Amino acid sequence: MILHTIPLLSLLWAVSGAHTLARSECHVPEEKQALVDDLQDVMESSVTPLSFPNPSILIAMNLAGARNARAQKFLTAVISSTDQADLTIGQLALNIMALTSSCQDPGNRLLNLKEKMEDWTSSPQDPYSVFYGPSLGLLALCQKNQKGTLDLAIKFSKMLLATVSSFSVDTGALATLALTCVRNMKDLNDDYNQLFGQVLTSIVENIDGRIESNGLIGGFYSTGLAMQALSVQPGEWNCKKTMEAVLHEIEQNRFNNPMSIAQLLPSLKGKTYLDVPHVICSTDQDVRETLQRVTTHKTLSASAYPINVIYTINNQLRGVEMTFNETVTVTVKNGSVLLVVLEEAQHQNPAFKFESKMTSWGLYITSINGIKEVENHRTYWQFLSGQTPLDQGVANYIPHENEHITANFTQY
Ligand code: B12
Repeated sequence: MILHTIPLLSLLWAVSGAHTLARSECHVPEEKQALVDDLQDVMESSVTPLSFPNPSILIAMNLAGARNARAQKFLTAVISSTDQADLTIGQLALNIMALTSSCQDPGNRLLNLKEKMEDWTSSPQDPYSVFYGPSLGLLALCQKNQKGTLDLAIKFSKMLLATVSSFSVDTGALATLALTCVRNMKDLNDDYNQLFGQVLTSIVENIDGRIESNGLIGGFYSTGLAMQALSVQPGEWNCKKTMEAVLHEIEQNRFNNPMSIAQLLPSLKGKTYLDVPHVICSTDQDVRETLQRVTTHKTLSASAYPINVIYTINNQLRGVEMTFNETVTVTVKNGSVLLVVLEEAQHQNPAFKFESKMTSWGLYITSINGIKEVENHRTYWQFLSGQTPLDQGVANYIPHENEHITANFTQY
């Protein structure tokens, strides 16, 4: 039976024209496997009773095959008992996918998600990223064959086609996974198939347009999700080149945030979020702890010599009488993360006081000098080096000598 299935599967892939040719030669070479194991160990060891219960980590762990069975069990238990009341569509969807990947029943979370998706709406001017959470929502409902998924997918597709805002690779990647799942649903009629096909073609073209000359797709931290999307859609894409670029960046210690690992690891293991319902969970007796290697992972420790960082806070948006533009120069140890600069500035001058909240990506700055972001107004504190937006948050970004960092209150 197995002997017959393999040629048939390859035939199906060939007929569908999926990125398999590229994919077949797209894997982590044996000599780089330890790098990926180390990365997975960093991600799994971030699971502690005090850390943010992150469903994306559980999904990645289960898709990759957990190396630390205790962390897997612990996180599954924590997510099973998370109160759903205040969760957003995206968070609820990730929790459902995480529980599914641990072979747990998500229970009434599915109905809750479906109701939230029915109430959700967007306007053409909204930023593309508003589709990030609903893409996860659609994917989670589709994977559980939830009744009503098709209607929600039609609404989602029409709103996505109507949007005029500029494309985001992360969001496009998740929308691709969600609509690929929907398109694979049984008994889909031709009109719908055509609608979803049209949306998918346009998104994949946009993602293809973001493939950089070095092989990365939309920057370091979008590449993992983009790889998942391109690997489930037909078209030309040099996956091997992207994989090599990603492995190079891992060697540069670019992926030290556990969430960045969680979004990349499935692609390194040849998996996508579409594989979530197919994870085979081992029974208790099978659960074995993989010996965690003593990692040689370079953690940049702050070295003793001091550097100066110029830090500006700027608000020209909210309340004319409250606009401000203030600059300080602070001295921190070389190798310190940006958060240390913010703390030092706050210590020197109360105008630089700030507030933060914990999220799946780490510490997120919500307020500076009393000006708070407001989600309904789509305002937030954006961080820039010179004129360039940072690609990491304050707890990960490491400023260099004389760098000019600006926190600018703006809209997305
Ligand atoms: C939407 C979004 C935003 C929105 C969030 C507000 C909102 N209500 O939607 C806005 C535009 C405000 C935003 C801001 C930033 N973002 Co952003 N954002 C995203 C995006 C596209 C989706 C997040 C999401 O909805 N997740 C789904 C929900 C279910 O999960 P969640 O954990 O509840 O999501 C929350 C957090 O992700 C948080 N958040 C969003 N961005 C960031 C960034 C950091 C560093 C932190 C700690 C938290 C955080 O806001 C989400 C909603 O509450 C991701 C893409 C991705 N691949 O994850 C990038 C992403 C997380 N952002 C990123 C970055 C770099 C930033 C900024 C630092 C950019 C900047 N130069 O200022 C700022 C944060 C600055 C700060 N104040 O601390 C990077 C992080 C990479 C990294 N290695 O750290 C990502 C991965 C994009 C990318 N591919 O590069 N972001």
